[in-house]
Amino acid sequence: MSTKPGNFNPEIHVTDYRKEFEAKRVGRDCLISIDGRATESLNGKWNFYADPIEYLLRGAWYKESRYDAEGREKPCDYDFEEMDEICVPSCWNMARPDLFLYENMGVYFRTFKYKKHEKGERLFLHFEGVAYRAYVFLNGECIAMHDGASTPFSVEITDKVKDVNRILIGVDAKREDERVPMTNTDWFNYGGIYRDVLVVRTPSAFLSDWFVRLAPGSSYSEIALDFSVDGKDSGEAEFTIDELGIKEKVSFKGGKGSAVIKAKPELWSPENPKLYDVSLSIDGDRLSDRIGFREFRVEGNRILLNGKERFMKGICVHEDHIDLGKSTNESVIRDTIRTVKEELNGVFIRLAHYPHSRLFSKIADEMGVMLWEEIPVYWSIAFNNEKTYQDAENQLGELMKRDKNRASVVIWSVGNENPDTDERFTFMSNLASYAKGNDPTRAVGAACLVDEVGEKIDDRLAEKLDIIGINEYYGWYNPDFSKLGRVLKNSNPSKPVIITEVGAGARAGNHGTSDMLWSEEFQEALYKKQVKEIGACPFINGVSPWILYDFRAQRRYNRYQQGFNRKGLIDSDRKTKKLAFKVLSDFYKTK
Ligand code: GCB
Repeated sequence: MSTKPGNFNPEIHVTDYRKEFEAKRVGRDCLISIDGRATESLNGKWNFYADPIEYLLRGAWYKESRYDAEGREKPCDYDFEEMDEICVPSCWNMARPDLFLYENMGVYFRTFKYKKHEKGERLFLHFEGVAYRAYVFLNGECIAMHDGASTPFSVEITDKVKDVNRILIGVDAKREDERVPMTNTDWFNYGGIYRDVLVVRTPSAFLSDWFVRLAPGSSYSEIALDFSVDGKDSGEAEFTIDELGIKEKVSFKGGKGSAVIKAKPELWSPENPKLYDVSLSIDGDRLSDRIGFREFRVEGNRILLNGKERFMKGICVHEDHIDLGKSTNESVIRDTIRTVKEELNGVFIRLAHYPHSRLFSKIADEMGVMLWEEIPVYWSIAFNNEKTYQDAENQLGELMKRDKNRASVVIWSVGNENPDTDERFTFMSNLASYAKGNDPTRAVGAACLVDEVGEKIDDRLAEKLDIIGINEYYGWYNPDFSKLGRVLKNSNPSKPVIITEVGAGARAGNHGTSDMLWSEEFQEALYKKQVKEIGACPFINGVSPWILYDFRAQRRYNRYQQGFNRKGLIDSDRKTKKLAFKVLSDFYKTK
C-alpha cells in the first residue's frame, strides 16, 4: 500500500474529491409530494460564481472553516456573500453574457431564516430543476447530491436547520458520456438552478405521495387511490371529492394505503378538460389538487381515449426559449398550448426530450391537451453502464412521481433514436417495464428509427412498448422521399404507430422555390407531401412533427441556422409563423 508523502496536501493533491459526495445521492424515494402544500420560496437573488476547478468540493470551501485549530484566521479564498448576484430560477447562460457557453460548475449561495411554526414539524428543501448535478450544502455540511437536469428532488433538513442558515449549491452542468443525456445532443446545454427552490414544512407524520386515477377497466365507474405516509405506520386518511359526493375513510398500514371507490366522474378529454378538486388528509396534513379522470389505452392498432379512437394530432416542443433558455413560466406555457389547440388544431404535444416544467402538465390538464413526456435517454448514451441505467430509471421515477396525477399525460417515453443494439434493448426494456409496472393508466412509448436497410418499421424494442414512435425525415436528411412509401408498405406493426418526428429546416422570411433548401416554400412542400402519405396510412395513429418553435442547438451553424435548429413551424421569436404551419393546421382540421 502506498503511503502519503510528507508533502501531501489534500487540497491540491486529491483528485477523486467527488467520491465522498456519492453517499449523499438522493432520488425518487426521497421526493415528496408538494401538491396543494403551502410552501415558502427561496427564489430570488442568490450570490453566484463560476467554479470550473470545483474548489467548493476540492478545497472543501463549503465547510467555511476560516480558523485553524489554534483559532488563527486562515487566508480564505472566498467571500460567498460578496459574489455577484444572480436570479433563481434562471439559466446562467441567459442571466450573464459571459456565461453563455459555460458548462462547468457554478456555485450558488444564500442565507435563509427559519422559525418553527409547530411543535414536531419537519422541514424539507425542495428543488424543481437543477441542471445537471447538484451538490447541496447546509451550514457547512453536504446534505444531498442529485443527478438529472429536469426532475425534482427533496431533502429533509429537520435536524440540521438553525435560526439563520447558510446554503451553498454546487451546480455542475458538464456534459459527460455516462450522463443522461450524454455529451452529444441537438439542444443547448443550459446550466443552473432554473426552476423553483422551496422550503416545505410538514407535520411529523405526513402524506409523502399519492396516486389518484380512474381505475382501468372499470367502465369509468371507479376511482383508484394509493398513498404513502411518512412518519406513521398505521391510521386513517380521508379522501374527498366534494363534487362527486365522495368522502371516504381509507386506512393505511406499514405507511401505505389504497382504495377503490365507486364514482361516475365526467371524463377528461381535450374537448372537455374537466377537473375535480380532490384532497387527501391525515391528522394534521393534507394534499390537494385539481385532477381529471380519463381512460387512455391501446387496442390492436388503435389508440383509445375514453373508449373512442383518437388520431394524435400533435407537435413536438422543446423547453428552449430565446430569452429564458430552459426556464419557463405560466404565460409562455399557456401561449404554447393555446397556439397548438386554437391555431394548429392539435390535441397532443410531445414534450421533447426531457421532463419539462411541472407547470406544463398542470396547465395542459386545465386547457385540455394530451402529452407525451420523455426522459433524455437520447441517441447513444452509455447503455452498458449500470450507473447510467440507475440515473435514467431514477429520472423516470421522479418524473412519474411528479406527474402521475395529470390526466393530460398519456404516454411515458423511455427514449429517442437509440441504436438497436443488445445493450440498448436490455436498458430500455427495463425502463419500459419500470414504467408499466408502476403505472397501468398510460401507454409506454419511445421514438424509434426506421430500419433503413430493410426499409421498414422494425425495432426490437417495439415488443416492449405500447406505442411505437417513429422519427422519419424523408425528403430532408434522406432526400429520397419515395422511400417513405416503401417503408410504410413494407411495415406491418401490431401496435399503434405515431410519427414522432418529421420535418425540414427553414429560415423564417427566407423565400424561394419549393426545391430550395432552407426556404419556407421547401418546408411547406415537404409538409404537404408528408401529411398526404401519413394521413393515408391505416396504421399511423398520430403525428408530432419536429417542431413548433426554432430552438438553440450547438451543432447548427450554417448561415440560415446561426446557432438554432430551424425546423420550427414558428421562428424562435415564438410569433412569426412559417408557411408550413398552415399546411399542418389544415391537415388537422380535416383529420
Ligand atoms: C431528430 C432528433 C431531434 C433533432 C432532430 C433534427 O431526429 O430526435 O432531437 O433535433 O432530429 O432536427 O435533426
